[in-house]
Amino acid sequence: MAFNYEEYLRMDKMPTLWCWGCGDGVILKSVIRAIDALGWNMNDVCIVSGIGCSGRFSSYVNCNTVHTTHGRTMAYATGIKLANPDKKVIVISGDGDSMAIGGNHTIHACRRNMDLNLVMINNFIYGLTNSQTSPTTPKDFWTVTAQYGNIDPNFDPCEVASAAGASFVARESVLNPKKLEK
Ligand SMILES: Cc1ncc(C[n+]2csc(CCOP(=O)(O)OP(=O)(O)O)c2C)c(N)n1
Repeated sequence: MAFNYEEYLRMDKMPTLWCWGCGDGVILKSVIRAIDALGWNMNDVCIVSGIGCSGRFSSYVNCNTVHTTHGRTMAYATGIKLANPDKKVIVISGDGDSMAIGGNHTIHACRRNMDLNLVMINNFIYGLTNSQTSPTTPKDFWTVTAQYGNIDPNFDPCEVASAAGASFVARESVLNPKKLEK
């Protein structure tokens, strides 16, 4: 039987604002299937997102949602989890949101390791604001703020998270939706 996404989505918000070909919709569906597979009740789930294309995520899922300020997702999520320890808190954040402006919050949330789930959508740039360099932008990559190619070294968010103390760290591509869900 086909999976019923409509049960989990705010259908009045469809279609999404994401561009054709963007992987954010694949991630949206994978997260929903993961919630379903885990048997989580949507009343117990809180999705927290920041600002960016990825920030739109919280508008589309039909559960408790908080669309926060840029870079502060992990700080909001920490407060939500402290007040509601039995709830499932999922943060959806861009590489700019969680590694640049919010890098400090991400590192310390990993260090505290208080049962938060962070899905960092890494598209190697600031997407919403039209392709500025982020901490994950590859060397020599063109961006609007690196017209001759990015001269800075980047870092690997998975290694940052592990080094900071996160207990489970994994990476998957939108080209592999079933693995992403897992
Ligand atoms: C405090 C603050 N600084 C800057 C911005 C402008 N801004 C909006 S989205 C964004 C970057 C988004 O990039 P990313 O977090 O990687 O998310 P994506 O759009 O790629 O999903 C920036 C810099 C803002 N909204 N608030």
